[in-house]
Amino acid sequence: MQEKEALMRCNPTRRTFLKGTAATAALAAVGTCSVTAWQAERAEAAGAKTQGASLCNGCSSKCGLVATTLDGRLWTVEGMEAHPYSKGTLCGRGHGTAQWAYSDGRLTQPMKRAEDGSFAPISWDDAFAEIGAKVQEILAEAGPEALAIVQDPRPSGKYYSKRFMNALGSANVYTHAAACNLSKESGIQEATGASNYSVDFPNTKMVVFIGRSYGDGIRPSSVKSLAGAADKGARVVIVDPRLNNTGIFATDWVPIKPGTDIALLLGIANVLVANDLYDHEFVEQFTVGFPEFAAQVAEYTPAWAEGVCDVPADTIVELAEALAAAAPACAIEPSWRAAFGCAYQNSFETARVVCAVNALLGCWGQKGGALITSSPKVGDVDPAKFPEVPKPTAKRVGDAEFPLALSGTGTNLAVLNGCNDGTVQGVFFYNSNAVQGYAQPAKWREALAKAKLVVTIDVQMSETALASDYVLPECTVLERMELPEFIGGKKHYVALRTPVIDRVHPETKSCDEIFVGLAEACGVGQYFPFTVEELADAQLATVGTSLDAVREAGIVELADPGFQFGTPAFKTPTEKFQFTSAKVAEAGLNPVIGYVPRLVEPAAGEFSLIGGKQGIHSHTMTLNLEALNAISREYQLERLWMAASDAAELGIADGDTVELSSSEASGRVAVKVTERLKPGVLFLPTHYGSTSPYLTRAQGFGLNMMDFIPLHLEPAVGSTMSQEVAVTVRKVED
Ligand SMILES: Nc1nc2c(c(=O)[nH]1)N[C@H]1C(S)=C(S)[C@@H](COP(=O)(O)OP(=O)(O)OC[C@H]3O[C@@H](n4cnc5c(=O)[nH]c(N)nc54)[C@H](O)[C@@H]3O)O[C@H]1N2
Ligand SMILES: Nc1nc2c(c(=O)[nH]1)N[C@H]1C(S)=C(S)[C@@H](COP(=O)(O)OP(=O)(O)OC[C@H]3O[C@@H](n4cnc5c(=O)[nH]c(N)nc54)[C@H](O)[C@@H]3O)O[C@H]1N2
Ligand code: SF4
Ligand SMILES: [Mo]
Repeated sequence: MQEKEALMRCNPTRRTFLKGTAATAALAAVGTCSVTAWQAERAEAAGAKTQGASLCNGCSSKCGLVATTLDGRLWTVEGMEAHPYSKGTLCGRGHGTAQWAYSDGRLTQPMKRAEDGSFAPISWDDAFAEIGAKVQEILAEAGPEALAIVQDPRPSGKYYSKRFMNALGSANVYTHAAACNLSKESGIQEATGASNYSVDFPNTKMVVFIGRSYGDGIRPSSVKSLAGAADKGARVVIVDPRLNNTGIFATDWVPIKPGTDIALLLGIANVLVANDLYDHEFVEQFTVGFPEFAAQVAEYTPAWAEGVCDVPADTIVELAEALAAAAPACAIEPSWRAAFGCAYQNSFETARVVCAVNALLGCWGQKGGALITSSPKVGDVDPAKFPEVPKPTAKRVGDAEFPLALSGTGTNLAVLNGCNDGTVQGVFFYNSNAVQGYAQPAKWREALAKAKLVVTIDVQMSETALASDYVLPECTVLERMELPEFIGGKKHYVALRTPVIDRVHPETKSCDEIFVGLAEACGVGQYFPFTVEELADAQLATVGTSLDAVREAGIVELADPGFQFGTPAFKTPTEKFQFTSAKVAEAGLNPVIGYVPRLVEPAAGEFSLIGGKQGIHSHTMTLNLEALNAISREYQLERLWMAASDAAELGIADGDTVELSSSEASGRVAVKVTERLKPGVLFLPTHYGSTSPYLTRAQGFGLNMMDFIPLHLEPAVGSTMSQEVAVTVRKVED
């Protein structure tokens, strides 16, 4: 148990380490490759030193950074003080990805795939012309609905990709959300009318994390705010089959059976209702459907919940009572990906139940509770300069099957299915490694092989690039200007990516240049008669600032949105918090928030397989970066976690190699034997198992969890159900 206690805040011997700032710095510094005496020495000796502001591209957080260059070469990156997500700190990935511009794994020129699968360089002009001709062919034969783009929501990417597709007449624009947070955001939306919320950490007395780890899936500001709450004595409960690295801030670890969080939460709701511990005033004034919910939740007693999720009924009762005592200064945290972002058949419903518990606690909008905040509204720009694109006539492929999916993101697996049934024939990927991360790679490859045209815009030869006909190299983030990034919350901001170094490889282009080139080649160049600077300036004018002002400061605070504590306006069709939803009923599901089981129940001798982030890597993209790869290898971070009692039973020792198998795949990996995992569960970090021979450090290192997952879509919203699998392990000789 030593390992576990060493990590938990309740162990007094660790208390000094847990001072928020110290812990934050320790977490954030993992993988840092700057700030040494050697650097200081060189800096003294060096010539021209300049600073520029930009936004990290290490993950969706897009933290603000300040880059220092020496003689035109990148020297250090630091977190921007005024940016609400970095608050002066970059995480290890922020520092590690700063190597990207100079990385030996970069794409330096456009590439075209030959019949035999090999790639050869092609000029930009030829690549654009050939892609344009193929697009025209698809348009003539199958119409615009046969074209699609999948992009990771980045400032320029989300604008240019949508405009490009819409200009061609297609509405098929998708994000990575079906493999991230689509279920959770769609569920929160059904209950509250907003797609997400945050916990008011400065004032909270108790927070319950359902499989969200601030200590692993890092955003610097989140780590800082949690550290602050922990230092003020807040009770911090981690519900996770694994004692994750948020443990340093936690008071309680509740190990749970994977995919059954919904039962624990319904058990808590049952206690709150049955013992009359809920907020009557909130429920009466601000909700619809409570009587139906209360009648249904009566079945979900703590004893029933224990039977499903394997958390003792007493623990469930105690948690419910403690939450009620702390209410309204407490909340179930909204989570992000792992437990109910996209993982299980019940993920959408789990998100609704999370919201229902917060409603019973009356914590919506309250000090220390669950806050729904607003985002800046960007106004219309001059249509004479930025011509409006006609709205595509056909709906996005996949929307009809999944009416509950959040409208902004779409269900990217519709693209995979569309390639298989021929409805999608031309696919573009921008800043997306769909093949490796959004569903089983073999299924993506099979589907994309059927398409007439696949184009990937990337900085390296990703697995998705390898499955493409054309690969277009973007310059890396610190080499380019992008459209403004607007940030919501209690306060509103706008920040900007600006080039802080010159392009290292002349044959790379920025997002806007690539899309304008594509648009011209496809015959829709008339919709792009402006530069990215002109559009940025026009957008910024609509929120009362300018390109010069944001360039100068790196980030600008916008007009105060006037956030106030108090029950928020729920933007649902009923204008109330919804314990029942007509839209869910229309989709053929139970309208009343309730129970849905997980799909795959491991049999005797089988394990649940769960995944999660590591502080130094992002998804699939950072594994080939020299500094970050070196850390993984030094600490053998690719290992599969196994509970000590399971290992003992199977005769497996720490460091032994096992073969992991599911219905879909098998592969070999070393084992980390640990006390920090619930028996019956295996944990695989999600950054490994690259198969691209161009990524020489990453290829063949560790396993990719997605290889093991059957292709099946969450019935409610079309998420990838990334943990609906049962696996076996057996010891093998290395
Ligand atoms: N195996 C696996 N699958 C996952 C996850 C995981 O951790 N592991 N995480 C899940 C989650 S939470 C999410 S949000 C999604 C994320 O899915 P994605 O947003 O697709 O993220 P990555 O898998 O990191 O792939 C990003 C791709 O963008 C490329 N790239 C990096 N920088 C640039 C740039 O500046 N320009 C361009 N054009 N390309 C760039 C990278 O080389 C990489 O190929 O994946 C989900 N699926
Ligand atoms: N280091 C790093 N940080 C990141 C990212 C990254 O790639 N790397 N990506 C960013 C993005 S896009 C995202 S979506 C977030 C993701 O942030 P998180 O959702 O916090 O990420 P994960 O590490 O995938 O999952 C958190 C925890 O969920 C646990 N878990 C797995 N299955 C279950 C389950 O069934 N029930 C419960 N209760 N727990 C479970 C895992 O053990 C893990 O400890 O991170 C963001 N920050
Ligand atoms: S959390 Fe880390 S990787 Fe993500 S944007 Fe911020 S600094 Fe970059
Ligand atoms: Mo994500």
